[in-house]
Amino acid sequence: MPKFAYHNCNKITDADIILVGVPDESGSYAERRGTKKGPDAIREASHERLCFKRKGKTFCVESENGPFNLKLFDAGNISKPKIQSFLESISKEQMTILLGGDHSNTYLAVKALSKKYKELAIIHLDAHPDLISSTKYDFGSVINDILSLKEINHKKAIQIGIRAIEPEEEINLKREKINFFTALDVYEMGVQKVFSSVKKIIGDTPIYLSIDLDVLDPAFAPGVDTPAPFGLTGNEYLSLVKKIASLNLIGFDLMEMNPKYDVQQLTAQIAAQSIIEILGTALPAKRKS
Ligand SMILES: [Mn+2]
Repeated sequence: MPKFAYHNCNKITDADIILVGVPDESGSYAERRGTKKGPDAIREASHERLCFKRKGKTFCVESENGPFNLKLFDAGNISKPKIQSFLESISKEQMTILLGGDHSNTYLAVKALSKKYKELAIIHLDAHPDLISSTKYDFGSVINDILSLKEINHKKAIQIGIRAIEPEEEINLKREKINFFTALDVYEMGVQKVFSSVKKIIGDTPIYLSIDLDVLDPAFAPGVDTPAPFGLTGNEYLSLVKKIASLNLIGFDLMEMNPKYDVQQLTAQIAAQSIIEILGTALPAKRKS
């Protein structure tokens, strides 16, 4: 499998951004199988849908904010047990991107990255709150697991796009007093208002952004394990992730990509282009300050 199309750096220590895939779905109990093929499906879509070949040269599309002139290193795929040691070895200045794989992998990533910060905020985009507490370390308990890390400030945990809540999760949402916006809130309030609240809550705290691609409506992103109707539109999603990227983002992930259920690479393409849009906003903004 080729590296992500925007890989342009041969030495990991020179990179502004390090991308890594975790082709593992052992933490999922969904009826659908196939997210282990997610990371490579996103890479494949980056070549086939974001780049064009002309006269022997390849041209890849720019982000909304302009040309991609950051150094990105695609470290390939690693196994789940290697997530922590790999991410701990990366410099604090380097932005981390994780491609999944089932959502439980996110816990190990946040665990590794949180060691580098006194306080870390989590923004979680998902149809599901992932706040199951009767199980541990799986794709339905991942946010509950993350909240058990001492560096994670519960007051600065925000969930957006939520619309499929189990009774147990409803209790945990209230107990933990988590800030959350449903997908209908985003539609009715508009992204700008939702983001104003997010900004007020989080300020300049370092943020890890975890994206379950099922936050999008299945009409835009059918290639996921647990689709839920009435989700975010493509533009709501783009606007939201770009605004979040303008805050103090230290890393992000794109999880639950399942190419087996994708249609014409719609989901994989959104995932691949999200990376460029988030980076195009996040890093140049950081460099200016
Ligand atoms: Mn989900």
